[in-house]
Amino acid sequence: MQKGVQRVAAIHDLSGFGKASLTIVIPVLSAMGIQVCPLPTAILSTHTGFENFTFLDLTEQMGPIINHWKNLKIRFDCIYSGFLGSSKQIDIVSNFFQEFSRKDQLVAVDPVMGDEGELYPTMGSEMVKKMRELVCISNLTTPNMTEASLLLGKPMKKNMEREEAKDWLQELAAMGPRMVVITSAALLGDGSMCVLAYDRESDKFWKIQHKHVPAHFAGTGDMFTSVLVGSLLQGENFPVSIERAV
Ligand code: PXL
Repeated sequence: MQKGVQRVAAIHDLSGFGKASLTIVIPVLSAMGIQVCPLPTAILSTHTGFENFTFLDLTEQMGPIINHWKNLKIRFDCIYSGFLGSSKQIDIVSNFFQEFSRKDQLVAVDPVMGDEGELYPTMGSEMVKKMRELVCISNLTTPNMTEASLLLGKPMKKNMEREEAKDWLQELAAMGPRMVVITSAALLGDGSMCVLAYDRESDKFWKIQHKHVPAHFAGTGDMFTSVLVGSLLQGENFPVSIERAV
């Protein structure tokens, strides 16, 4: 049951143009009645899909911001991380999770690293290794198919057998998060794309099919995870929250 206004620490970048990360997370969660406290990881002129984007790494600012929040004894009902600007930031975020940990808190890690089989230009193997560590201490993670393969160290698959997809979900859940959602998945024999989900506690799987739009829009993952997080914070159960987000 929802108790008062829920507060989220949103750890993402701020991209000026192109609609991604904080320019999605803040309006979506705010519209859902949730208080968003942004902890910006980087400032970019555009998301990384444009050429010659500028990139200001805010790693050095994160410690002082977190210390101020600690002094103010701010409590968060949810910590939600997305695009991170450096591997050092992942250690900072991991400490943040531990220091601001509370009972019944939603700790959502959207392991933003790449899409369509490719890493985003600011990501490298060190980021992938560290992102695995962060996923281990989350209770919800929402990789796309590319990110799921990177987290598991398995080759990217365009189409997958149903049983293999279930193994991937369970292997991700075995790393730590209770709830796992894989987006942009294509199963053999299914004509369209789907979102796959698993809840370790109830040992239940879900598959939600949707139309495949043959275009790439940055920020759709941010929109998806923000609606999912907002819906869970509104007290909706996991499968209904996923359906609202699809
Ligand atoms: O939507 C994920 C995302 C977040 N932040 C930045 C990005 C992307 C995807 O391209 O470039 C900067």
